[in-house]
Amino acid sequence: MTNPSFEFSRAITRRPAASITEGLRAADIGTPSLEGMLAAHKTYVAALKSTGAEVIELGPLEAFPDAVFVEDTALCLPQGAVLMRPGAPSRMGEVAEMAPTLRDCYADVREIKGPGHIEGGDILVTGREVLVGRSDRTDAAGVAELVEIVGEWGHSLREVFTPPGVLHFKTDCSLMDGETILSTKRLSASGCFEGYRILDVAEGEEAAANAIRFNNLVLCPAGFPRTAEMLDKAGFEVVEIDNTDCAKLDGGMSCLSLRF
Ligand code: CIR
Repeated sequence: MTNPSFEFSRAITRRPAASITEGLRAADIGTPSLEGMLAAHKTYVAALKSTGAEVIELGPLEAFPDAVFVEDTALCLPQGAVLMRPGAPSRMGEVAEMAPTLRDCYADVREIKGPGHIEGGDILVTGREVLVGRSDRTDAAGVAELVEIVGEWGHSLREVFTPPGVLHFKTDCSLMDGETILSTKRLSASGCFEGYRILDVAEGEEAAANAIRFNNLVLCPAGFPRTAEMLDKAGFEVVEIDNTDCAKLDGGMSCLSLRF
């Protein structure tokens, strides 16, 4: 029996383009280095592949500086894929660039038509439900459109809220297994994960909350030793990936792939 919320046979990634230096960021904490980003991306893709999954590696898109963050363009479920409608105007065109690949992979590809907006980074699929965090990028109309689509596929969707000042819902949480969620305290304190087993990241290590469970591995940003140790003690096989350059653009482990 597989659990489709963390056992995957495929992933889609996109190589960072030189224009990554122009990527969106909430605060300027330095310009990301393309070389650093490429090296970390290579390690990330290798970790996904090491689990036996096929990784579809797309080419860089100079016209879209944030296109490496493929997660925001779609939601992948066992029944089909849903093309998102990003709330960031500069990222809208990334969806059309992703669509042909998803149509090759899925018989059923739906789309959020608008006028609402929703980005994949705000969606956590737990296996019990689809959790969507409203944020500056995801609004009520976007969520309402998604409710209809995933409802047809038999999924219940629960709308929750991303903490203020946090880019995406999954900036602050990740699924570790069928019942366990890694979260920041500021998010779990909202009560949105009631009924799940919650692992709060260590104080001061909030950026470690964006991790991914991918088959036997948990990919975590490097540099958060107390959270890595907690996950290790909880029985997870942790792989640490350098996230220095992605972090300058508010990106992390989940943003860099679509997993299905
Ligand atoms: C953005 O602001 O859209 C990008 N610089 C970062 C996107 C990160 N994506 C994600 O958390 N799913």
